Amino acid sequence: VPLAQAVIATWDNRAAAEAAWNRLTAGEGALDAAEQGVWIPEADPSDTSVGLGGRPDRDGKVTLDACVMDHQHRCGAVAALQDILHPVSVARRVMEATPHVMLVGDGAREFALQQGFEPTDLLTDASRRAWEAWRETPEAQVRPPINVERRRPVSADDHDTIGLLALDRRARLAGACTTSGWGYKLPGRVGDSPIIGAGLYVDGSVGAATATGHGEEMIRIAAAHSVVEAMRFGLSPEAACQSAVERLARVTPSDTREIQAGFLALTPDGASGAWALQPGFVYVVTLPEGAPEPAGGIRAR
Ligand code: SD4
Repeated sequence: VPLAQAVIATWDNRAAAEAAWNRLTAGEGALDAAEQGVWIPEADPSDTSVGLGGRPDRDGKVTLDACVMDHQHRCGAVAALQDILHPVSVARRVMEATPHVMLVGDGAREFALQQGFEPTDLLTDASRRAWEAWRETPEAQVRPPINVERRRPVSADDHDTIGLLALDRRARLAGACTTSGWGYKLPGRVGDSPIIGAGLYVDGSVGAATATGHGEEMIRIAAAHSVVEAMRFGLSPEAACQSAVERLARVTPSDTREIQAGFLALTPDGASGAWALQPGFVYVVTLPEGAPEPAGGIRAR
């Protein structure tokens, strides 16, 4: 019996959640579903936080961070990877074809090319123009506006870094996280998204968690791992996310009004929840027909 298949994803990444859901209902495993779900924003030039069309670094280079993790503590990651359309798949390849967990920069790019990934220019005309305009502004090295400033109603074009968690019919959890990171970041900057335990963590018997927002804040508290540990000690997914957000707010040296952190969590029996520091955070949930309404999330089907 397909007990509790589920997909949850950060922001209104409806198309990604649907794609992952379709893989699950076709009988594929959670890791395939998570990987193929996040391919959608990676390939979408209008998504300025992920993959193709993602905002470049200060010098105009698009550098991508991504990771995957499955229910058996297998994991792979890439950071500061250039010229590859699907960094999530390179992360998976690191996991499956090397003895390592993480490759960065030129090494990651070389590995991807050796593995047959095609080099692709990820800087679109629109993102090049936006970067050129940014270079002319006086604030050309400040913190990017936090997501809370995006107060328009949730719509299909409301998207950002994607963390996606999937649960398949064999009750296996997996997750993927992929981003172009902080727009106009310092060259070499790596955020939380490719760091196992910060942007993503999966413990097949306890639960999975992923994060979005200012990655420096997530790294500080090993965010996704903190959420999973809170679930291990009995908190619900939502309460676990809330506890991690509260810890982050307590310990951060940053001004909490200027940062955003949003966490999502999913358990092996299909319970999900989320919490964020600032209002304006949304997430998308895809569940079987008849499943109870998720607290807070946007139901995609
Ligand atoms: C990062 N956490 O690189 C990512 C950015 C993000 O919504 O999640 N934006 O810090």
